[in-house]
Amino acid sequence: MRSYRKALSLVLLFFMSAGLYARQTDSSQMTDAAVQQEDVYAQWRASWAEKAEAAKPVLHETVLRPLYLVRGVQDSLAYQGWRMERCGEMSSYYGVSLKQMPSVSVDFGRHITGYFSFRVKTLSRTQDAPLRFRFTFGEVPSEMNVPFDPFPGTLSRAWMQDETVTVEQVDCDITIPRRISGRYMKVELLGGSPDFDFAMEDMWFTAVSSADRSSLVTLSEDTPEMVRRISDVAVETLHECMQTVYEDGPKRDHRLWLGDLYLESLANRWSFRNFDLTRRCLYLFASLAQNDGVLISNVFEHPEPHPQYGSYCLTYCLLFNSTLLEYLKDTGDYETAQDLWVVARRQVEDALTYLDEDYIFDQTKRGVWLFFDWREGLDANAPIQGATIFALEQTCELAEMLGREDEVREWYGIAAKMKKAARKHYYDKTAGVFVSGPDRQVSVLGQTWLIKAGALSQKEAQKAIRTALAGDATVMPGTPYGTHYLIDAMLLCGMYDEAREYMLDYWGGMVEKGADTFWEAYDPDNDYISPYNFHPLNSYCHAWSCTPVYFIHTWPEVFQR
Ligand code: RAM
Repeated sequence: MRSYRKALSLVLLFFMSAGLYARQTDSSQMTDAAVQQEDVYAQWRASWAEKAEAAKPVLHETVLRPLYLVRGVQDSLAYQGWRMERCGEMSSYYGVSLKQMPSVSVDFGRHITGYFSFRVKTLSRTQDAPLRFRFTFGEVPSEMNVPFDPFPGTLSRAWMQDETVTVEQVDCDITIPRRISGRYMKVELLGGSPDFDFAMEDMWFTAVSSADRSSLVTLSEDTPEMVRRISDVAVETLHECMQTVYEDGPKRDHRLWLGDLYLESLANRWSFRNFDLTRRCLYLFASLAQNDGVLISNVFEHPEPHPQYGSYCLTYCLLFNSTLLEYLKDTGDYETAQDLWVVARRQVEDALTYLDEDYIFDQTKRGVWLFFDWREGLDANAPIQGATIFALEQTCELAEMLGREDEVREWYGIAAKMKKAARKHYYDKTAGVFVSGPDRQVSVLGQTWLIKAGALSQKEAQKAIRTALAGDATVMPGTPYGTHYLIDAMLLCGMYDEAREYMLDYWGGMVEKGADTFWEAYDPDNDYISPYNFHPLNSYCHAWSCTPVYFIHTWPEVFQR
C-alpha cells in the first residue's frame, strides 16, 4: 500500500474526497494561469460556438391544468414522512370567493417543467387594491409540507420554489416569470381587500421540453411490469431535463454539467434519439473551455453561453471524451468528432500530468475536484485511477476511429502501466477488493471504476463487487449517478442477475416510494439523504438518474424478459 506523506495533503485529500470540496471549487490557481495564457483553441472557438447555437432545439409547449385539490398528510410510512391526499375537485375552488378558501394545494398529476399562469376574476364590486399571493411548487410532498425557514440548506435559499406575486390587475392572465418544476402547488392568499370580492378563475402550466415523444423507442412485450415502470419514469426524467441543453435538473441546477451530459446522452440513444442536442452540448463545452484547453465542468446558456469559471472537475472533463465517442458511434458524424478531437486529446493530456513515477494518479499534485458521488467520506484515489485508465482507453478507441492512432501511441502503454500500478497499490489480494486511501477504504465506486478500467479479470471483478457489497463498512454510492456505474460494472463482468435485482431494488424502490421522475440523491435506507443539508433542496427530477432506460435496452436479455 502506498504511503501518504504530508499531513496537509491528507487534509486536502479528505475534504476533496468527502465531496466537501465545494462545486465552486477553488482551482483559481489553475484558472488564473489558464486565463492569462494564450487561447489554444483560438482558431476554432467562434465556429464551435456557432455550431452549438445552430443546433439549438425548439421547445415543444403543452398546456396542463391541475387535476384536483390535495392536502398534505403526515405519514411515517410515506417517503420523507409526507403524502398528498386527494380532498376535492377543482370545481369546488374555481369561482369561489378566495376569502373563504385562502389556501389550497393542487396536484397536476405528473411532473411538469414550465411556466405557471393564473387568472383571478372579480366576483363583486370593483378592485380597489392589489392582491398578494404566495405560490409554492414542489416535485415531492416534502417540499409542500416542510417549512423552508430558517433555511438549513447549503445552496441558495432562492432555489426553493416559493414565489410571492402581487396582482395589480385582476381579470387578466398573469404568468410567473421564473421557470418552475414540479407536480404539486400550494396557493395562499397573503393580502386581499375588504372592499371587493374575487376568485381564482383558472390556473395552468405551459410545459416545455425539446424531447419528442413520437420518436420514443419501445420495449418488448415480455418486459416485466416493474421494469416497464422504471423505464417509464426514467424516460419521463429525461424528457423533463431535455430543454435547450441537457439540464441536470429542471428545478436545480438548470444547467449543463459534463457528467450528467454523458449519462443523458446514453439514455437518449434508447429513448428520444435527439443526437443534435448531444452535438450542441459537446460544442458548447468546447467553445467555453479554458484558454489552456481544459474543459469547465458546467455551463449556463443565459444571457449568453458562459461556463462556471473556476469549476474544474477532472472526472467530468474525461467524460467529454466518452460522450464524443458514443456520439460518433450513434451518428457516424465524423466531421464533428474530428472537429472536437483536439479537445478530447487535451483532457487526457491534462489528466496525465497527475501521474507520479509509479503511474499512480496523485491528486495532491495540485487542486483538483474529483467527483464520483455525493456520498460523504468517499475516497477518490482508487476511483480516479480507474477513471483515468478508462478515459485513456476510450480516447484511444476514438483515435482509432478517427485514424489518429499516431497521436496516442504511447497511451496504450501508460494505460497498461496504470492497471499494473492499480493492482499493486490498491488491490488487496487476500480480501479480493480494491482499497483506497490512507484508511484502506473499501467503496463500491473503488471497485466499479477499476473494473471499467479492465484492471481485474471477470472472476476477480465479480468477487470484488460481491465482497464490497457484503461489507458492513463499505462506502456505498449515495446517488443514482454513482449507482449507475455499479450496474454498469456488474453487467461488464457478467453479473446479470445481480444487476437486474439491484436495479429493480434501487430504482424500483424509488418507484414504490412514489417517484414520478428519478431523484438526485437516493439511499434506500435513508429517505432524508441530501448533499445540501436539507432534503427539500434536492432535485427530484435529476438527469443522472435516468439511465435504467439505457441498461434496459442495451441488455434486453437481462431486463426485458
Ligand atoms: C449535482 C448537480 C449536478 C452534478 C454536480 C456535480 O448536485 O446537480 O447534477 O453534476 O452536482
